[in-house]
Amino acid sequence: MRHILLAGLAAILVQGSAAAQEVTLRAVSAFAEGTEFSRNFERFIEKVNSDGKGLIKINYIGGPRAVPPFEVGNAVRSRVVDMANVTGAFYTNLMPEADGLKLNGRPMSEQRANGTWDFINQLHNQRLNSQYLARQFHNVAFHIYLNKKIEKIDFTGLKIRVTPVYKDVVEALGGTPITTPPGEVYTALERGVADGYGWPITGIFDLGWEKVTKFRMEPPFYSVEVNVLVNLEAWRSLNDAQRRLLNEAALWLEGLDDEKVAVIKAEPERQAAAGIQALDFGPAAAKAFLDRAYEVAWQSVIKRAPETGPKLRQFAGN
Ligand code: 173
Repeated sequence: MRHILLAGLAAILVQGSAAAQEVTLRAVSAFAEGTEFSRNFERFIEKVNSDGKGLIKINYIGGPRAVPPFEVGNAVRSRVVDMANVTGAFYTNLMPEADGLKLNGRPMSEQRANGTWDFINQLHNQRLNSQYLARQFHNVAFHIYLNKKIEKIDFTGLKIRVTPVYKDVVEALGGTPITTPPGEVYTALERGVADGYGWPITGIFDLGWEKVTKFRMEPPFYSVEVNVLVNLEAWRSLNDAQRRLLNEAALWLEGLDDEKVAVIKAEPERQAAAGIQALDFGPAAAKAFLDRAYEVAWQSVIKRAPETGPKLRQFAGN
């Protein structure tokens, strides 16, 4: 009897001290829950919560209903949340260099080995008061989707929904950019407020955009970047074991990019089956477009970040 009581007491004490050590981090995503650019982050949370029992717990508050997409960078900077899944395009106001992250499509294993990650992490430390824990989707590219047919790559007379990802190239090709968060794209197309939009090759089915999309312009361009950021005070308050756990999960998350190869290959057919027609103007037009797209984007980054922009370009090697 006495033994049972003592064992029970010991169990309570152990549990109590484990609970005291377990840290809870509040996390949000800039993309809707359960959609393409939140899903792998949500798997990351599940992994951390199962591998890190007693050590660390991520409390997922959710997507844009919790924090508006363009506010997420500021929320993690000021520690309204501890962790965020967000693209640099949504926080260029706080970090102009963030607009250059899409111009580096090298695998993260390479970026971590050659100093790129380190440099970008320092920028996040300084400008966003956060740790650059992981970058996802390096091998997924963007497209311009249209509802009006064009005969060459020229957006004159077209209103195109953008974020900072596509703004410079849309303007360079004569289009009128209209900035909206993803949640407003469907309505903008349905009402004809926009004649097209920028978006990656993946994810248009998540929000039903195939119903309001006629064409996808080739070629694909740039490189998607969706980052997991941790507020710097939150990061520094963790112990070594907790940081190690998050870093290991971050590498696992970056490795999920391998799954995208098959998805990207299948997506054009899936879009074609939904009635979305590819507009392909051939290799010479594609090359001219890509050259222009990269050039105007780098010029814009370097103009706004003259000290650090050139170094980012060096790392990207294009
Ligand atoms: O189009 C967008 O909203 C955008 O900038 C983006 C960035 C990364 C992934 C998906 C969309």
